[in-house]
Amino acid sequence: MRAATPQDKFSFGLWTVAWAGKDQFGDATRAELDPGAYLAPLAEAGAWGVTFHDDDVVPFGSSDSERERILGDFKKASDAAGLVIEMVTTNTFSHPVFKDGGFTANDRAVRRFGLRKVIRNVDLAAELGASTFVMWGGREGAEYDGSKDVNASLDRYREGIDTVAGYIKEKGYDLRIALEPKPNEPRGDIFLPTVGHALGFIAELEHGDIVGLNPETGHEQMAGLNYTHGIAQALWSGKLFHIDLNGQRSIKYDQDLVFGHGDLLSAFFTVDLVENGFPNGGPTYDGPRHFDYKPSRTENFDGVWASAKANIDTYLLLAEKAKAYRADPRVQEAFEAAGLFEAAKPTIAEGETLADLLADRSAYEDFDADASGARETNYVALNQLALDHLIG
Ligand code: GLT
Ligand code: MN
Ligand code: MN
Repeated sequence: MRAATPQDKFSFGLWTVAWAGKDQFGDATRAELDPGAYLAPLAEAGAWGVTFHDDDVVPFGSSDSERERILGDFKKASDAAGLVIEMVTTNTFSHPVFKDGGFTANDRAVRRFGLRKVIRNVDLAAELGASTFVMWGGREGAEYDGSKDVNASLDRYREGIDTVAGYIKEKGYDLRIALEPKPNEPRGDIFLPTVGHALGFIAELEHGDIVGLNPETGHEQMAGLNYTHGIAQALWSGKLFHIDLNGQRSIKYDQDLVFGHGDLLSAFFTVDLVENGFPNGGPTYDGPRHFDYKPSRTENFDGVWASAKANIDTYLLLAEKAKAYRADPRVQEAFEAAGLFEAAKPTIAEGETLADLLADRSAYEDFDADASGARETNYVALNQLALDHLIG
């Protein structure tokens, strides 16, 4: 496997390696270091970029001057480590004030406070040269259906996102918003639970042109959905602005495992899509390969750095395999046999009308549906070729 390069654009949330292991059932198992202390080891592991929430670096409630000093130090540390700050996000989920959400809290004063906290961070993101502003609305949701007027909540969500997007445009910032769906946890049900819900929501925005998605592997899989298909549809809609790669094993709590340590075959096809695009061409993703995982609580610091590197190594291994898969003549033949290239042919030919189709007896009256139903696809053999490349 080759070494990571800056062109690979591997990046990490600061909150990933900085997670000290405190969970609902137990205390931290690792020390909390100064935020800047995580940067050099991340770069060492092969990272090109780092991302963070305001509160990951500046303690909630810090004064303006403290904030400035802390952020200045952090920027210096990231420059020294050679890391790009490609994305910045806002924590609207940890402090008790956000227990009912930031943009959709029933309490209007909380929403006004949340909006101020986010806007302040948009300025910071622009100042640091980030190109993406992620918004994960982890507390936007409910435990009890009766506690929300979902119509009003979605109105408020739209109002909040449109206000932030409008502000970005007004300021002329070169920044795009990426919404991050998640079905549940920490709320019983989170609004915009999946890629599909979020795409539907974006279509209702006034400033939706600069709003897209940051889908996370495990979040789609927690909903039993296919992550690769999710990012494929986001690409198709021109809305894949950023990705959060990690691992998840089936429908359960959010595991945030190392990328590939969950559903490996699915991870293979994710990398295949990100690296090689669709078989017939079409939109491609060239943004950061951002990892949002948690070093397991069982690990000490050696394990933290090893797990960070494991994300990159797994990605690079899969990229190598996916390249070989596409370059394999047997795979191209299987694509052909499986009709993958035919799938790109419009059902109604160019210049043809619906009337032409209705007049085409070969399409219906003379069509042998039984023979067609009996045709071979060889999809399984094609899938086995993927396995062959993956583990053969
Ligand atoms: C939090 C969440 C992640 C999001 C982060 C961005 S915060 O760790 O679990 O999925 O990407 O807000
Ligand atoms: Mn997650
Ligand atoms: Mn995430």
